[in-house]
Amino acid sequence: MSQPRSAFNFNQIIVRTPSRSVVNGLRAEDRGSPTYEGVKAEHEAYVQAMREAGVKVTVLPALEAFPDSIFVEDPALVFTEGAILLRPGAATRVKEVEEIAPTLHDMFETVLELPAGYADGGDVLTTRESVMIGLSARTDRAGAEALQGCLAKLGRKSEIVATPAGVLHFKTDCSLLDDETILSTNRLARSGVFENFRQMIIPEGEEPAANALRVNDVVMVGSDFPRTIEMLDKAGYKVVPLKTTDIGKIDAGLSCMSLRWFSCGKDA
Ligand code: CIR
Repeated sequence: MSQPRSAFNFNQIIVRTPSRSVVNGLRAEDRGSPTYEGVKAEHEAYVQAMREAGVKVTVLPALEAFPDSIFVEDPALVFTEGAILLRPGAATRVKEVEEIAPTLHDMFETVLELPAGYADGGDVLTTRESVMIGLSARTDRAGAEALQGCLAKLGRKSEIVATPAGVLHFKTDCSLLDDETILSTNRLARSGVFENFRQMIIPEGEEPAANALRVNDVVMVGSDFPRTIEMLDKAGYKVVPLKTTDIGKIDAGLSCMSLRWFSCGKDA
């Protein structure tokens, strides 16, 4: 079933305040730890940009026991039709699901649970026509197939694709710019997964800029990536640069810090 609304129209998001323990967040490679103050400032600017983009922001409290819990995108998925509680592929993140579940039960009539395997929300790219699920070190085939079952219950078409080797999440390397256009790293685009889209390729050396975020009229992009900003600006997108230097040290980007959906409920 195709969805009439654009996949980047949102009126609600959930975020979680960073904990002081965020300095111990998971990372594949040590490029120095982020500072708590740095992450906090980046998070605050993000929340402000979201409000300016026209969404209502629900802010959850910090969880000291979970250093990566600021990245609410990973333990769940949300859609107009309902929410899905996932099973994160990193052992230290599994219990973040229990922490976010009560909020999702409050805000959604339908809340499904991934019945098997592992899947992180960072591996899921929602487009208007389908939901792409990237296999990665965090999302295994059992999880991806179980997720397809949940998505079907919500009336969503889905497909399983591959994440390039050594890349944390599928969406580390791509984002939706509009219903027809994907921003992608060259290494992911080469795999052919986006052949049904127009593609804009990240300039060499700015790969982390691929985790941009279209929200209503604007595209949020990491401010450390001037060539990507210039490319998108020239293409006519309304770019909002946001600092991601500290969260980047723990392998995160702009999509990771929120759960986004279009609510048709009376609270929207
Ligand atoms: C992790 O390794 O789980 C965190 N340090 C970063 C999570 C980034 N989340 C995302 O891309 N959705």
